[in-house]
Amino acid sequence: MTVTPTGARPAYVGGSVKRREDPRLLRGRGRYVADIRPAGTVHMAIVRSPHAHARIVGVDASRALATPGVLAVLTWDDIADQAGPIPCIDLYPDSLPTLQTALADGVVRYVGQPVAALVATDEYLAEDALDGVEVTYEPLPAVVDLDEAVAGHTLLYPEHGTNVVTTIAQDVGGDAAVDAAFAAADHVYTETFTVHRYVPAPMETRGVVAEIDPVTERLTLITSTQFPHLVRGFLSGVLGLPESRIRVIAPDVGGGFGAKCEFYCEEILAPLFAMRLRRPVKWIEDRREHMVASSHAREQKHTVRVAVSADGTVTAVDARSWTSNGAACCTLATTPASISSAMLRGPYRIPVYRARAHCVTTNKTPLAVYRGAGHPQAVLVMERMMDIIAADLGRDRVELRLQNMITPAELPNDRGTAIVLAGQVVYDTGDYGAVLRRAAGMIGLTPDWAAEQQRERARGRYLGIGVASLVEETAIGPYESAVVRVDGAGKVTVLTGSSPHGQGHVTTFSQLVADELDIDLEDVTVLHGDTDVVAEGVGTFASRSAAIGGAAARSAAATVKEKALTLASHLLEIDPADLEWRDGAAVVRGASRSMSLAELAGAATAWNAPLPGGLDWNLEATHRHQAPGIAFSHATHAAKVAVDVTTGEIDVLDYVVVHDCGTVINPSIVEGQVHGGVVQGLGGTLFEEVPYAADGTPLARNLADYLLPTVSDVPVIRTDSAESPTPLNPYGMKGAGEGGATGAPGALVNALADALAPFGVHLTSDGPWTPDRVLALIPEEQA
Ligand code: MCN
Repeated sequence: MTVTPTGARPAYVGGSVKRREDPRLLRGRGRYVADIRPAGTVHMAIVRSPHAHARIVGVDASRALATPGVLAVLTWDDIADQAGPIPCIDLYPDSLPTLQTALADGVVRYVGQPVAALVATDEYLAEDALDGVEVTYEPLPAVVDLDEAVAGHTLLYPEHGTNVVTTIAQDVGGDAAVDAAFAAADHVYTETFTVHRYVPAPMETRGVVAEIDPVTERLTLITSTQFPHLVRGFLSGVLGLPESRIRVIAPDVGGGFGAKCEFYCEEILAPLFAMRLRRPVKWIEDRREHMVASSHAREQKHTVRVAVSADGTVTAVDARSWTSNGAACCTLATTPASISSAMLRGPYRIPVYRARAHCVTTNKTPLAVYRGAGHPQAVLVMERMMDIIAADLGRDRVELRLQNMITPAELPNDRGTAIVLAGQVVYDTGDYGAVLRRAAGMIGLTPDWAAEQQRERARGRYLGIGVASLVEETAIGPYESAVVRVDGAGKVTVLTGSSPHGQGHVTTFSQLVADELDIDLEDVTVLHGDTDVVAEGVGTFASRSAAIGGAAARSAAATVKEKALTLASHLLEIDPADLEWRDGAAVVRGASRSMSLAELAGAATAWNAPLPGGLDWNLEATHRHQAPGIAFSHATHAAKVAVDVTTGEIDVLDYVVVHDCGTVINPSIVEGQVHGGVVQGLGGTLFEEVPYAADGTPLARNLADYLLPTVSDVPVIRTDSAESPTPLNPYGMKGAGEGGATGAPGALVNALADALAPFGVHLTSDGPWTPDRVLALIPEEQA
């Protein structure tokens, strides 16, 4: 091949390349679990508990079994010897083992818990046949309130003598330092905050298809998951099958937001039926089921004491929190409490810190991670505190924050706390103050703001601005793997253990690999989500894929390039130092001789002599990117709202996010991630909530009760970015997937508090701030 000297192409990384996955998805050519129907498929339906807490006296399935079309029923007795409990991977050593089994083992502890399951020839028959499974319950008192659960008068697991499953401790400075800081403080502020319960509500609910290959006897589980490789491991453990006999496929996944990085009962039950019936078994969660059967999120209570010196320096925080973990520890049960306790201080120095985070079992759906995990709660608490302190001291809230913020010169900064599964919190890079200043300027928090606010108030218009600064854990380990392979035609295939479900990895991973090999984006194919295609992987959660999975893919491509150069130096009989890589080819410096990837791949296939340095002959490389630490992204959110004090309606007039996720691969994808997260944070602050009746009945069972924001509720979200590359991977990327959701509740609640300041409101809850609740804040005579 002859190389033209104009070879240099602009880098893909850093460019807003259009998402390669979208033409297919937008034209309805996605292939989700619901679209998959192998020949002979039969359908599973689940008998779910109508009680929040009850003893199961008996299960009589005879009527269901006699129903034409019903093929089998499973109860706990049928599976007790075959299926172990659902593992929880983030338990602390002292955590009580409150694990859930695929079907209730004699006691139900939340409305929606699977009690029995059946399979019929079609989905309608299966649903109808549920009535034929008669379950006799002996109701038990339920506990839904966090304080009551902690008091322990009603126990979910009497054998443990407490509802507190675990207490996570974070100690920075020790008890004596805490006592000294509070004794020396000029001001001490004590507040209690509540954060309500959400449902992640992805567009696609969950679903599974399980099938046994009649020839190989291998089990294939097609499931709407964020981590197929971990599901393979869990299933192997729970059913006692070797991993080599299990294939897990995550096809197109229509969102997960954390709810799909859980291992669920149905992922065990469908394989059990498939093994018995020797037919493919399918289950698609309906929206009503999703509201109780997929993980819930967020619900916490925090009590914080904050020590402040006369000049506004925050010297210590002493915090306690309680997370309503629901009826069992699910796959990721303690992570929200762990993150919120480790990250409560956000970007602020606060040299002395003590936290005790209690995970409490309650008669509700198990609670797990949801976009941001424990961060949004921590940000709400700390950022409300900053505003409360500023107001009390008569200080400018931005200036008070800046005074307490960690500066770039103080980084890296070991915070002295730790996050379960992720490790020590050591902030890496960033300029938190610069980002705050920029966001404050963009939203209009200028010296004129107070005057404008007064003017508008005089006209009966209550405007408020709120800011919330955050630092968030992203890019956690332990590792992600990638294979980069060049075929005979010189085209490149990337196999990644990351498992996208809306994030656009096909695009961004192609950008990374195409840049490394200096080839066209279209020459890169990215494959994921099939454990038979991608040998190992961890999955997509904790905003880890760009920084861990992307780094693995790019590093594997770099190795392929090295191998290609070595091969070229042999074939061309040229010193490696005289070769360079350009335009997808090994090029002899200063000459027109070169070998393209296709030529090298062809030669590699024919090559049968060993290469020096022990290199193997193929143009393929596997790389595991091992995370040496956590990369911390950061941002400031700023919201401007107008509150109608006669209707209680909140109108979000403007929303700004200035964020920093290190080196950006694709700015428009990152912006989309920020927008999506903000919409979820806004939804949770203004509308979304799963209330429970005192008897444990969930009161939001569909999307008429659980109000998701619509396009008319969402303002134009303006973003700007800073880039402080992390040294924790060779390419500088940090995570971007969650920050939008993390900052929004804090910014919006602060904006609401600012708007309603003339009424003396003191907000210590994340709402949701529905019109009736807003109105209740305003004394009637003043409205
Ligand atoms: N990206 C980038 N440059 C960076 C960082 C990220 O271009 N410096 C790109 C990535 O390549 C990827 C996207 O931004 O295309 C998000 O990357 P990352 O922050 O690494 O997050 P993950 O890909 O690991 O995704 C997980 C994260 C989480 S934890 C939740 S929850 C979440 C989210 O992503 N759920 C989502 N975004 C979602 N988006 C959609 N559409 N649906 C979900 O369920």
